[in-house]
Amino acid sequence: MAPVNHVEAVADDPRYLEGKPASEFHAFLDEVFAGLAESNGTALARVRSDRPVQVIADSHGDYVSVGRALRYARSHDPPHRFVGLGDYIDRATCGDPKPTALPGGSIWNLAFLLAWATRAPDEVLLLRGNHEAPRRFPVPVMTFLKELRRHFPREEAFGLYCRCLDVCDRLPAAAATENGVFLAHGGIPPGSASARLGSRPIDDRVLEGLLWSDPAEDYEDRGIGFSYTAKDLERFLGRNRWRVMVKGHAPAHLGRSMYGRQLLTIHTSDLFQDLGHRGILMAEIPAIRRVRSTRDLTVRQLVRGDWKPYRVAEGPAGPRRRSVPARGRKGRPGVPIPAVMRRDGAGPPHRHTLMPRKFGPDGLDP
Ligand SMILES: [Mn+2]
Repeated sequence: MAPVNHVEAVADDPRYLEGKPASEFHAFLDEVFAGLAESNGTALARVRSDRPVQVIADSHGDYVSVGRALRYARSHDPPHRFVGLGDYIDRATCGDPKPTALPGGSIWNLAFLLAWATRAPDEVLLLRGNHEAPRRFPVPVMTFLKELRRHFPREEAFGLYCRCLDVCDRLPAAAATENGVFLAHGGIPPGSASARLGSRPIDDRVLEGLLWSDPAEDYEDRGIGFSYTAKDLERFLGRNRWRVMVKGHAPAHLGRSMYGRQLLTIHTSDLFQDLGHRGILMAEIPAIRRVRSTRDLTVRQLVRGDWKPYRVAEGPAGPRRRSVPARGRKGRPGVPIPAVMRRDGAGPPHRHTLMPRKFGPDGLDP
């Protein structure tokens, strides 16, 4: 009998490892390590613009939506390039606040994406989200280890967990396309003029900025990350000759373009689809010479299994307000978060209480 190629098996079936002994998972991770070793581990990855690039963001265990996104990218000839903006794991719980439709999905989602990044390393790129860096910065809501303990023998789960984090340590923290789009999970480095994104190992503050930051309009002090204004972003992009940033992380502005059409937030998960401007979204960066604004991107929404055109909303969510400069990580920017996100329940009814994003007994991070 020919030995199983685990990468191929998982790429074809995200749940391939379900019910298998932990040794099979280890064998899969061995293949992933061997495949990823060459191509990853830098702070900034470069993405060629010879073909369109499909971008997904926070998926948090929703391997079904991710599978549909990847299938869409690969249905073209040659396949479109594919970039994940992190947060592949965690939150895929059966419990409160809102269960994803796919409890336990963190394992299958991460494995599926790693299998593809290994199978097609020139075409599928995975960046880290804050959930893929819990060793560097604590993440308040982690379900990944719990899921591993549910699906694999308890004495094996922690070893698998550590090896998965070892793989995540090799993923780059940000990427840029040749035609001028900057891609990162949350934000830009603080004092970003001097940030060296090429450095490895990546500087802690730079990593914190990329993985945990939010635009000033979304910013709430979680004790980690920084807020950035339109001017900060413009300066950072300008210095690097980029024009647009696509991010995930905070869902407050999901499906919206802000900061003079320089910044777009997307999520690709059933978990967050009712927040922000709503939807399970994927953004396409076209294979043009220069992307000048978020208007050059095509955003699609997953509706009953199909990627339908999606109209991006312009400007920050919520009532019109004067912009208030952020006062740094200690202070609040003084900008109210949209009513739908508030804990007090004011505003439209919502099914779950993912906001506000604060540490605490009931606190949840984005
Ligand atoms: Mn996040």
